[in-house]
Amino acid sequence: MKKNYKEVSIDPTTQQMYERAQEMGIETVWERLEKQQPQCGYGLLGICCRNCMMGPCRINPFGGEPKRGVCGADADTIVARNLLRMIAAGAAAHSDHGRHVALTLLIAAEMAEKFKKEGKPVLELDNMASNTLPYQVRDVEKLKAVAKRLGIETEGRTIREIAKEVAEVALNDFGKQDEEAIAFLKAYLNPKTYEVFEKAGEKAGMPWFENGILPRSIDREIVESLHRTHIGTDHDPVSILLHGLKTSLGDAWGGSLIATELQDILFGTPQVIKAEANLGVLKEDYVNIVVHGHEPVLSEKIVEAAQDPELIELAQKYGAKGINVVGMCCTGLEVLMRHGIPIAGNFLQQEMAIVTGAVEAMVVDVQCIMPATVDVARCFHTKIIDTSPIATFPGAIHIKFDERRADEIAKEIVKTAVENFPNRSKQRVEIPKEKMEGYVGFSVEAILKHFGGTLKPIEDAIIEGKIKGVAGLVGCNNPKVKQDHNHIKIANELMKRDVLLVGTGCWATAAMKYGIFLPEYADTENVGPGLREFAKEWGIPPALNMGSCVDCTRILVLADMVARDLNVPIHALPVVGSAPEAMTEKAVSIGTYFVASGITTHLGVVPPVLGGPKVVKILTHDLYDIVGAAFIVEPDPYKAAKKMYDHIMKKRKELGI
Ligand code: XCC
Ligand code: SF4
Repeated sequence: MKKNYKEVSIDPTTQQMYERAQEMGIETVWERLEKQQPQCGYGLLGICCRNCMMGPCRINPFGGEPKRGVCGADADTIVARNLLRMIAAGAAAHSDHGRHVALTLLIAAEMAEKFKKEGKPVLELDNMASNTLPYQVRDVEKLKAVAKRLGIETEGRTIREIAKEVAEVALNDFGKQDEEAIAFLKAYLNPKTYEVFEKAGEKAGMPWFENGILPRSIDREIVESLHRTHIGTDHDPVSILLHGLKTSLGDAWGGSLIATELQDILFGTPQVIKAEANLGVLKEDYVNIVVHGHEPVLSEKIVEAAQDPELIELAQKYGAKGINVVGMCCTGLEVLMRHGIPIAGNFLQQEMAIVTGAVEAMVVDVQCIMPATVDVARCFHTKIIDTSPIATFPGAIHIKFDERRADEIAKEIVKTAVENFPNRSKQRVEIPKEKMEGYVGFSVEAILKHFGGTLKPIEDAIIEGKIKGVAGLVGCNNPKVKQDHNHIKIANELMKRDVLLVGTGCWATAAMKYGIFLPEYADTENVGPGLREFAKEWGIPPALNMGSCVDCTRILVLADMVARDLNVPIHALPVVGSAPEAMTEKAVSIGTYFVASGITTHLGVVPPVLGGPKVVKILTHDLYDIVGAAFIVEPDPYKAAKKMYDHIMKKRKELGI
């Protein structure tokens, strides 16, 4: 059934392309959601279980029979187990990404070593820089800073040696078998919050959680999640959820943190830069390549290859003016943050980008890529090129990536796109005009640099009350919510109340599209007088783009620094989180690790837990006593912002400010 374009999105480019898809008879995410209606009530409530072949089992949500599955599991057990599996899958996705980055750093260090021994050109012998190596250490300072945190010797050692050891410590955190907390967590987390993690088992009445919710190894906690949820294993919602917190912390202070930190080492730490967002960044007379997915190990190389003079010449030979690389979803944010590559859109715009008829290739790696892109692409000349050995799309072109031959493969991919330009039908091109500028690149390092090497100006503004607190806005689009509607409403409602915003992921792309990352936005009625004054004083926008979803760890590192400065655990800070349009299992893991780390977090889409009243009580209430933070679930953006603000004010009061 055709929807009114105003129902699907507040973004004019999505509205325009949605209408176009309708006219062309192209099915999109919104029609597919419609065809799924009514969605399964048991699934929505989380009370169906398929964990063994005695099932599937369903629990009667109205209190009648059946009250238990065949094995005897009740609604709370089933809901908790399902939630733990969601957390584990989300943590796995982030962490496997982190592992990939660590392996890339290791490969880079080992290749540099080998090249040196063979007498091949390594430009600076003490560095890893070379014109023949596919990956190098671009940020030596960050490498040394991370090494220092980890207690790795840097004096008198080559960059290669330090890089190798950092990669090894990171990789060890994935698979170590002792009971100690992972090295990255120990290196980054303040002692007061560490203690909260350590004591969480006792506080929850489960002292056999010996080291509380401190993750011992990133992979182990994920594997244990699957073990615990196997039929006949863990049945108490408290222990199941405690392990959920632990698994998510392995993501936060392990997998995702490793991804962010090591990507900065390999590709450079983001610095403040101006860039553009929305479908209007596609160019009519250029070869358009959309990089979509999550891992900059690929997209960095595509950006480089697109600057190759031979390939540009080839594009010109085919009648294009050049090659235009743009981003989508998180890998888009990675290259946006580091190079100012324009971002074409967030999750719900992936099909819309193809509907412009102007995309020669959509190059995808992992996560959040709809298989439907292949079907939409069939209506145009667009080629979907999958590149990850773990993500194959039926009907796509497979050019699988190998870090050792990264440059060669990236060129092959770009060439495939360029050669597709003559197949574009000019009459079928319609690119929406709208695009917006904004400042991006607010890594922790960039923020510190901007404020003169300290967070004191932000802390002082909070203490004075000029800024009431900080909100971390993150996460996806979800077609159950009008695209970007909750993202923008919650952002505005919080900024009106003088809450400084930091954000990542598809929220950040949404914010950028509506001009929120421009300093001028502080002059609008959507920003309160205190935040306006602060933003103007420091020449910043009222909201800071901190990057992709794995970069939520930048928000954690920032919160950790403030906690250290004020000598309190993170949960004492006037800080909240929100995923206004959450969709993925990764968003569930992020929400859980925010809460576990002490940041009370709002979800704008109800997760499948309402069928388990005990689980709901633990998540929204009991966790305050265990980790000092809990979930707020509220689909209405106005009410949500109010609740988040109330939490900030409560924290201010407790701090005596
Ligand atoms: Fe995916 Fe990361 Fe969600 Fe966007 S925000 S829909 S996870 S791209 Ni990460
Ligand atoms: Fe049913 Fe229990 Fe098997 Fe789940 S684990 S499918 S509730 S018998």
